[in-house]
Amino acid sequence: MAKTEKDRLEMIRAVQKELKYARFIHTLGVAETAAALAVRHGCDIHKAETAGILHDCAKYMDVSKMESLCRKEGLEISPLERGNPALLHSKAGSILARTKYGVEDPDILEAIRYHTTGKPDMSMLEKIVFIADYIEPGRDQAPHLDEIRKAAFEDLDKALCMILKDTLSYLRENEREIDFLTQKTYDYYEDRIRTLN
Ligand code: DGI
Ligand code: FE
Ligand code: FE
Repeated sequence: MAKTEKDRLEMIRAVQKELKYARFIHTLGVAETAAALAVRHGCDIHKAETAGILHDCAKYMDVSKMESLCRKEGLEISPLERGNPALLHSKAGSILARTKYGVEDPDILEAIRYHTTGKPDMSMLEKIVFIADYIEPGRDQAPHLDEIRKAAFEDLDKALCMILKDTLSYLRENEREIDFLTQKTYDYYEDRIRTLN
């Protein structure tokens, strides 16, 4: 986590160098939204902001480099993940956050690692980063954004379940293969998802 204001600014500047402009603005939106959600729900604001700043730090890394990075760290790559930057950038990002950006806090590293698929029984920080990624001010494509944004500041689990429901519908409608962990996350929260109308 950024320990001083200088560290924080340097981290933002370093990640900016790795991202296209629109992705950098998205990153700032996620960091700001995650920080606001942390204040609202009693989570650590600095951890939330740092995870937000770094969550997509590996987005533009070459996919073969993402794979070699994961392999080097002993992280398994599933058949669906192979060659798929949309799924691999979160795993690779969690490694880079530690090795390149000096983040040691496992809570932050896990929040980065699971920000795309989620995982069963997520921590509050993991939920916050996952939700912030979906609702930051620059997002405008997903359905129900107004309702999900409102829910995020009232009931974190409700917002999480709304996102999981819409994400699974989106992946199914577009005939995209569903990742093992995306499915496991959905299954874990399914009872709560069913109570949504
Ligand atoms: O990196 P971002 O664009 O900010 O957002 P993200 O890390 O949540 O990645 C979203 C992408 O990940 C989106 O294109 C859909 C894809 N994705 C998430 N879960 C799955 C998935 N793609 C497939 N095929 N299967 C999944 O289960
Ligand atoms: Fe991402
Ligand atoms: Fe993102």
